[in-house]
Order: sequence, then structure tokens, then C-alpha cells
Amino acid sequence: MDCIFCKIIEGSIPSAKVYEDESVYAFRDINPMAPVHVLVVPKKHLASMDEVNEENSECVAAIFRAIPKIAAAEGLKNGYRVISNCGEDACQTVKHLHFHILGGKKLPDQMA
Ligand code: DGP
Repeated sequence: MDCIFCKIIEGSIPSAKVYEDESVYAFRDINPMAPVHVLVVPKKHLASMDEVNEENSECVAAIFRAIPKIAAAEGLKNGYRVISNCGEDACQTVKHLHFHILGGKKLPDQMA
């Protein structure tokens, strides 16, 4: 499959890994929008939030268990933001479900 994040997970494209478990991989965004900008992805390929269903949603639960561990490891004691862009209107550019963790500064209060 021609998916950049699948290639990062399998190691054929290098990444700055910050966390990994059986079903989750997390690495630094190549174009950081904040002092801490980590992408958290399921190892199983899902194109976006639209593909989450009763059969596969455990990987999303695993991601949300990992996020506070990653935030703590990154020193985000004062808060952080989690974003998942889904589809064209949200400007999703990589078609592999991912959650951005943004922090390390006061973030803008406008989401859109
Ligand atoms: P989104 O707009 O939500 O689809 O964001 C995709 C993010 O993925 C974007 O912030 C840049 C990041 N990204 C794209 N290609 C690579 C890559 O090869 N390596 C890393 N580390 N990040 C990437």
C-alpha cells in the first residue's frame, strides 16, 4: 500500500519515534506547528476517522490511552491539544488516521 505513515510504522521511511506499543506508533511531525507536535497513529491502516467502526475501534481506544503518556513524557504539564483532520474540508493530507498532539506553548483559542 502506498501510504507514508504505513512506511513510517514499518521503518522504511525514518521518523523520530516518541512512543510505540502493539497497536500504536507516535512520532514527531515533520512540519511542527508548536514546540511539541507529535502524530499518533494506529499501526493498522485506517484512512481516516470515517473508517472507525465497532470492529476496529479498539485501536482508537489504545491511541487515547497512549496520548496522556506521551504528553507526560513530553513535559506538557500545562495542557495540550489533540486534533484529527478528517477529509477534504478539514484539509486531511495523509490518508492514514492520525491524531496531532500540540503543546509546549499557549495555543490560539480559535479552532477554525
Ligand atoms: P493532516 O493535515 O492532519 O493530514 O496532517 C498530516 C501531517 O503529517 C502534517 O502535519 C505533516 C505530517 N507529515 C507528512 N509527511 C510526513 C513524514 O514523512 N514524516 C513526518 N514525520 N511527518 C509527516
